[in-house]
This record gives sequence, structure tokens and C-alpha cells, in this order.
Amino acid sequence: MALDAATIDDVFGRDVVAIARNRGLQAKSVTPDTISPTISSSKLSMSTSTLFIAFSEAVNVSTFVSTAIVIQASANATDGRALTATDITFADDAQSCTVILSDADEDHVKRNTGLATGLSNTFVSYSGLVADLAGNSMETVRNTAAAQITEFNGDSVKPYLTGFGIDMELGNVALNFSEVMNASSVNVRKFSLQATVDGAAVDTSNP
Ligand SMILES: [Ca+2]
Ligand SMILES: [Ca+2]
Repeated sequence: MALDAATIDDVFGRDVVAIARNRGLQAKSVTPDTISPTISSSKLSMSTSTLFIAFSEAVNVSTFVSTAIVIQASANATDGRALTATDITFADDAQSCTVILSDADEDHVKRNTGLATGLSNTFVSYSGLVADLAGNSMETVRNTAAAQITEFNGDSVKPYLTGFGIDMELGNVALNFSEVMNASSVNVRKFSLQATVDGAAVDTSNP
């Protein structure tokens, strides 16, 4: 350690003896960081399909393995969804990150209406998730004793039609939506085909 004379005084106002930078004093003892990082809070949003994780300390970003995360419906479950997500954004202080679920993850979770629809059925388990900057690995949270999510935001985004196609040989219409849909909710009498953008306008196309 180096020290400026102005760092501290004795009780009579006399400056502490400075230690020059080229003659630094070696520490008498160093207590290394042996404490593993933990997850201090977590939040799953099914509106944005993101999983936010806050850590107890800064972590080594390069050790983070998003695919180590399993989202499951209860503390003890063997049929959870192991994430395939690889789109991760870390905060500058490396104490939190946001994982964007892959399309396959999102579809899987939405299709399973008993999974991740509220706090009560959203749990996470993981093994080898991340290590801190001293190399201490986060302890495994098994799928038999998973951790409940701290905060949950449900899906409040309306689905929308992204495109459609018509096969006049087979006589069918294919509709593509922005997300997994409830097949039993479809009502085929509620959509119509029209020849122009403005269905109310007079059709002047040929023939
Ligand atoms: Ca630590
Ligand atoms: Ca939705």
C-alpha cells in the first residue's frame, strides 16, 4: 500500500508518514473471498420473455451458463424446461443479468399452461450456473429443491397475425401468429378474405 501524508493525522495534527508508491508496504494478511455467489432475486416476465437474475456479488460474466437454468412448475419436479437461451445482457457491475428466452423456450413455457403462469408455479434449478471473480462457483440448486422465482410478470401481450397463406389446391388457409395460441379458442367464422386492403371499397380489379 502507498499512503499520502494527508491521509490521516495523529491527535496532535501531525501527518502520518507517507509511503511512496515505489516503496509500497506489503499486507500482513489477506483474507481471500471464499464465499460463493448466490441469487439474491429473480424475475420472470412472460410479456417480454425475459428472466432477470440479481446476484449477491459481482460474478465472472464469462462463467455464466444460461443453459444451466431449468424452469419448473414446483420445487420438486423432473419435467422442467432446460433453457436453450443464449441471449444474455449483464449489468455493468456484473451483479445482475437478463436472459432473453429463446423462441423454443417461450413456446414450451406458454404451451404448458401449468408452468410459469404465476409465482406459485415458477421455480428455477441450476448446476454450474456461474462463479464469482475469485472463482467460487455458485452452489447447485437441484430440481428436487428448486428456488421459487421472486417476482413474476404474466403474459399481457395480445397475439397478432404475422402472415397467412392460401393453398387453393388443398383448399386451406394457413395463419401464422406471433406466439403459441390456444387452439381451442379459434373461431373460423370470425375472419374473412377480401380482394383489396379496404374491404368496404368497390373492387375494380380484373377480371
Ligand atoms: Ca465471493
Ligand atoms: Ca401473449
